[in-house]
Amino acid sequence: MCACLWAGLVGAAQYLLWEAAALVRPPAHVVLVGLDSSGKTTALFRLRYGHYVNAVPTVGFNTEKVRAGGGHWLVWDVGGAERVRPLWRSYTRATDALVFVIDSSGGEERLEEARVELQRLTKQQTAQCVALNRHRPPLLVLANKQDLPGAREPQHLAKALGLPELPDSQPWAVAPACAVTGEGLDEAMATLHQMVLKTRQAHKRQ
Ligand SMILES: Nc1nc2c(ncn2[C@@H]2O[C@H](COP(=O)(O)OP(=O)(O)O)[C@@H](O)[C@H]2O)c(=O)[nH]1
Ligand SMILES: [Mg+2]
Repeated sequence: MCACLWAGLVGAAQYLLWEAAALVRPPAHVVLVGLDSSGKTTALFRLRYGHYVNAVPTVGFNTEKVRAGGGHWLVWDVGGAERVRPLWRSYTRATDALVFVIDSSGGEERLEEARVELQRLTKQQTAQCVALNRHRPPLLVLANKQDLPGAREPQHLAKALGLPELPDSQPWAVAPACAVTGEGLDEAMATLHQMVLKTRQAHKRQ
């Protein structure tokens, strides 16, 4: 009973601190995109609730405030079915960071489909950033479903998605994860957090 009360008080204090911190500095906006079934919603709910939630296919979007990797985030999880992919651009227009989630165990065809979508997205970003006079948000490829047989390694995915050919002005990284168990998610968000801080600092200096 006493332990429960103590845990409740600690939880309430953490919540208040989080809300106060969010007032001082609003959470960074991050958009999760990627092909349907890559694990975006599973990753979002894992980050938000700390346990596995059996997600239904996303119609429209989900949004949650989460704390992960040392950062405060407002995460947008956007549907990835082919017919709704043109909507990604409205979500990515003024975001602080992008996460492209990929099913690392998918076949060659799905990998090629992901490459085409990712390249299209980064080209749109170039045009949007020029038009809005904004810096490019860092890109993290979340190499999800690492628990499945045949899951490709991050280095393999980076090459297959054409990341080394992106312009130098586009910061990117690939992080392995399993959204079902949560393994790798906090590390991935920590990498993204560092990239966001670096981008902000670089633009403050300009
Ligand atoms: N084995 C495994 N399955 C996953 C993982 N992440 C998501 N899934 C499953 O993949 C399916 C699609 O996940 P969902 O989050 O709805 O994908 P979304 O369409 O990208 O939002 C669901 O059955 C999830 O349980 C993972 O890391 N490993
Ligand atoms: Mg979804």
